[in-house]
Parts: sequence; C-alpha cells; structure tokens
Amino acid sequence: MSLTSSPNAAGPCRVYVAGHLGMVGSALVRKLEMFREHSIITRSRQELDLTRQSEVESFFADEHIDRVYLAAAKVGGIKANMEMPADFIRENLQIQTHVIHAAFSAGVERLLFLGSSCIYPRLAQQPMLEDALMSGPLEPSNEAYAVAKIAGIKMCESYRHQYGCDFRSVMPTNLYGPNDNFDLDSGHVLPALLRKFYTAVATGSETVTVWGSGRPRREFLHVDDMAAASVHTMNLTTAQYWSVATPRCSHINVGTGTDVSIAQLAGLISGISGFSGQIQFDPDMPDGTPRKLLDISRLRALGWEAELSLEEGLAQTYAWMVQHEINTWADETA
Ligand code: GFB
Repeated sequence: MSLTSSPNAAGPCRVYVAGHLGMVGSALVRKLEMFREHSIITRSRQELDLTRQSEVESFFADEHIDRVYLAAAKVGGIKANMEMPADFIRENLQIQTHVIHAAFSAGVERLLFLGSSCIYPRLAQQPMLEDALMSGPLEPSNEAYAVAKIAGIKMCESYRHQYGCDFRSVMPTNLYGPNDNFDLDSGHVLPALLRKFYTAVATGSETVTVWGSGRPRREFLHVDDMAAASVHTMNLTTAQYWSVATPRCSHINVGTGTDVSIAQLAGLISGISGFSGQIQFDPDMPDGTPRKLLDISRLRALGWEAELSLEEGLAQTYAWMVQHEINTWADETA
C-alpha cells in the first residue's frame, strides 16, 4: 500500500518511531526501511526522555514530523506488572500523554498508538471484540498497565473528537520475536520459556518449571507481523480507517485469531529445544487472565492478516535468541 504525500511537501514523509530500541519499535523500523519515501526519525532514551514533557514538546517543535508510531512504553510480564503497578501506570501515562499532546500541538498528520489486549475485561466474551472495552472489571494482575493503555485510546479518540486529529490505535495480542525481553523475572511467558528450555538442555537439567497451572490460554503474534499490521493501519486513508472505527470505539485488534494453552506452548518450545525431561507446573505462581483471544474481523475487513505461524515464529525466535542472547547468560549454562 502506498503512502499519501507528506505535508512536508519538499521532502519524504518524516516518520517518528517512538521506542525504536524495543522489540516492537525495532520491528517497525525494519519494516519502514522497506519504504524509500520514508525518512525515519528515532531518539534513544538518553537523547529524548519521553517522560519529560518539555523535552518532548521541543523535539516535536523542531523536527516537523508527519507521522508517529507510538511504540514507546514500559512493558513486562505478569510478575513485573504485579510488583510495579505504580511504575507501569505512571511511565505509560506520561509517555503517551506527552507524545500525543505534542503531536497535536505540532500538527502531526497521523499518529498510531500501540496498546495491548489486556485492556479488555478479565472475563470478556471470547474472542474479544473491540467494543468489549470497559464492559467489565479488568484482570487485577495488570490493571494499572491496562488503565494507562485505555487512557491512551481515549486520548486519541478525544483529540479526534475535539480537534479532528487522525490519531489511531491498534491493540496487539501477546507479542514475541527478536529483541524481546528474555529476563526470567520481568519478561513475558514466551521468551522466558525459550530461555528456560534452552538452559535446561544446555545444562542437562531434568525439569523445566512453568508458572501457574498451564491452563491459561494466550494468542501469540510475531512482532514482524505486528509491525506489518501497524504500517498497514497507518497507511489506510482517513476514510478507510474511520469507516470501521467509530469516534467512540476507534481501536483495532491485531492478532492471529488462534490461541494455545500455556501447557501447549511449553510443549511446542520443548520440542524446538530438544528437551527430553519433565515439565513441572508451579501452582504458587499466578495464572492471570484465563483467556485472551482477540476478534480480528475489523482488521481482516481492512485487508490485513498475520503471515507467520506460531511454530515458524517460535523456531525463528529461538534461533535469534541463541545467536544474540545466550552469551549474556554464561553463568547459567556453564
Ligand atoms: O506472558 P505473561 O507474563 O503475561 O504470562 P500475561 C502469561 C501466562 O504464562 C501466565 C504463565 O499464566 C503465567 O503464569 N507463565 C508460565 C509464565 N511460565 C511463565 C514464565 O516463566 N514467565 C512468565 N512471565 N509467565 C501480560 C500483562 O499478561 O501480558 C501485561 O501482565 C501485558 O500487562 C502482556 O498485557 C501482553 O499474558 O498474563
């Protein structure tokens, strides 16, 4: 799909990827580099602290940005969310509030806010439609993070309603892929299990411990598919995007349409790693939401579907981890 022309009439479309060093932001940059007509703008946290409003305002005032992918966020797995709710709600509210308002003030043409499927009620009907938002209580383990993400969606809708901004939102399911966080405490289940099974094989361990009951179900989307879906959504015309989104329910789910139990995920990763020992479940660790499967008909109607199967994505990410990550865990596998 081609881009509409840049308001910066003389030059290429100036696209700011906020959070370009993270898993999602780096995938977005890889994807956007395929478009010659883009000029991609990035800043590290040292260069631009998005939690500081004045720095963000100066940056937008100086850079003449046309489009923003707002992929900067504080993210983490179930344990990190339960232990640091204050950090999750504060940092995310600050980052998104500063970027969205500065984008409006600087006249940015389009913005895409990236959220999370944890915005939906804990017991939402499955698969979850966009309009399930705020129809029931949230999952307590990530309520603070979810409230921040809901605020981001509502900010985009409010700036559209009051000022006519073309600020859009996509809600991905659980993501994984290159540049994921493989830390066992703060990361999500998929990278944690890739690391646990790798380490078990490398050290000859007989068991791998999986948190919780193994019964919760999750939908996993490769981050390259997420990047493709984000670019697709950004490149829809204003009429196309707002034909499915309404001013009061404007976000679009991004997923694969299928889910697996955590026990099934562990089985798949066990197979990839060549592990032949026993998988144990730790009932003292939390399960979180029983099921998170997105209804993806809105995005499908707009012409996008995921390409990578979970099996392919897991094998690719396992290989990436072996190539890029394991040297930092030398003590575990020695
Ligand atoms: O990926 P995860 O941490 O987050 O955990 P959520 C998913 C499920 O995997 C839970 C189980 O039932 C965990 O108990 N699990 C099993 C493990 N073994 C492990 C392990 O070694 N590490 C981890 N981390 N989990 C997060 C939210 O929820 O999802 C965030 O907390 C965000 O806010 C993110 O929305 C997408 O899927 O439960």
